[in-house]
Amino acid sequence: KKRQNAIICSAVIEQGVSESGSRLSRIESLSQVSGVLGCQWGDEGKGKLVDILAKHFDIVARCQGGANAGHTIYNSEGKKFALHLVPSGILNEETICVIGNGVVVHLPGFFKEVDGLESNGVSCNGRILVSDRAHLLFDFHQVVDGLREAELAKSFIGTTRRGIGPCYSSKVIRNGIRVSDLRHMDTFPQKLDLLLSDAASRFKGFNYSPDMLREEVEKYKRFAERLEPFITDTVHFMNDAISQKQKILVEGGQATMLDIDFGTYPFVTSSSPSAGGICTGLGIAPRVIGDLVGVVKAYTTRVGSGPFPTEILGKGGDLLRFAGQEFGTTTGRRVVINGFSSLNLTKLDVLSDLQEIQLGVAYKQIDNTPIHSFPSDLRLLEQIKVEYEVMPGWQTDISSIREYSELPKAARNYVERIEELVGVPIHYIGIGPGRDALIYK
Ligand code: 2SA
Repeated sequence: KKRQNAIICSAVIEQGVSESGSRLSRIESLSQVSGVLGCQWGDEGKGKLVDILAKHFDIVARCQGGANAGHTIYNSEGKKFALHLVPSGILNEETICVIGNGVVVHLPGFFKEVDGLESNGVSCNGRILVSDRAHLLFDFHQVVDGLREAELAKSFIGTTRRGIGPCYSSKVIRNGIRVSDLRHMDTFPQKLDLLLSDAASRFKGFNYSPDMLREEVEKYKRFAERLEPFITDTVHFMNDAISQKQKILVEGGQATMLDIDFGTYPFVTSSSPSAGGICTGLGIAPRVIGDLVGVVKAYTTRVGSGPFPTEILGKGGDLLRFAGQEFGTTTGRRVVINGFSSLNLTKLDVLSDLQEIQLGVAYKQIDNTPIHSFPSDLRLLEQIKVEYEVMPGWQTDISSIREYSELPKAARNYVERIEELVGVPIHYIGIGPGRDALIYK
């Protein structure tokens, strides 16, 4: 069940760009290496923006996460594609898609996606490069994910059960198996045996047999052959592309509030979906990264467990809120951690029926002491009091509007108040799922 919550902000700002910002100038002015990252708890609609921007980039790269990302994009005929591992630039024929070293790759899922794309006329040959350093996520990682969740009982994380945490655990504990290991099938069985035996000794419910190993090895021999044309030293490829002045767009999976360091730990994912993940997950230097676009829903939702200060429980879920505090830190200050240069506010149309919208603009402790930054202490976060500003809704269908100036005044006030509170301009506003349902501000 989606947990619907609220963030918010509002006031009128000096943008300097507002209505004069055209579509092309917005896109073409993005720097050589740019990124699209989630600001909240995932599901913000990052894939749609990446798909739109991809036309203007030579390369679209994933740097972290795995098939726990689910990006739904639509082609020009309105056909829907659900992508999990393949970067959202794949529908643009000219774009090369890179799966970086920081990604965990489940090969059965990867090939299923590739087959699905190919059978729908999207050519993947030579267009998807998979890092030789990326770690392989096996079916058993997914089984272990489920066993861990069951063991946690009431304190479960609410993972996607895609095996993400267990695979990153194998990586960090240093017995993971990397894509390049597929080139050494002589040692592959021993490595896999070690991983499977580990899981069997740790979890009573994990049934491991020699047959299981044999079958898995046979399967991976076939995968190794099929993957060979995709395997690339992507660190070299990316840095070469940078020196050749090619344009690179990095596509984030999940979001900052799910970051292993900066999110609501332990209710987080096991990678770094914030800006730092770009460098470690692709092997590129921080100084080459230019613009970062933060994608933020016009309201906040959270799947999985963990504290969610502006959550609306019980009745009142019809009053959606937008918690500026949850993706900014302190009201009015520029967003920290990622240093976003602009934002994409998505799904604004979802708020169209509301009479009023509540914006969470500040956090306070129970005794009303103001909190100036996002607390690391989950107990504190659970007890937090949120201060809201109430803004009038617009109660008009906005889904066919394409010019910012044509949005109802109340909708513009809402957008501009968010900009003011977080200190970052909103350059893109989503008002529906289609590629064209985007207002450039
Ligand atoms: P996991 O499976 O170990 O990464 O789960 C740990 C926590 O992270 C949450 N999680 C997500 N929450 C929302 N969206 C996610 N993925 C997509 C995105 C969206 C989609 O990248 O935006 O798939 O529709 C995502 N991935 C992980 C999960 O609920 C746990 O709380």
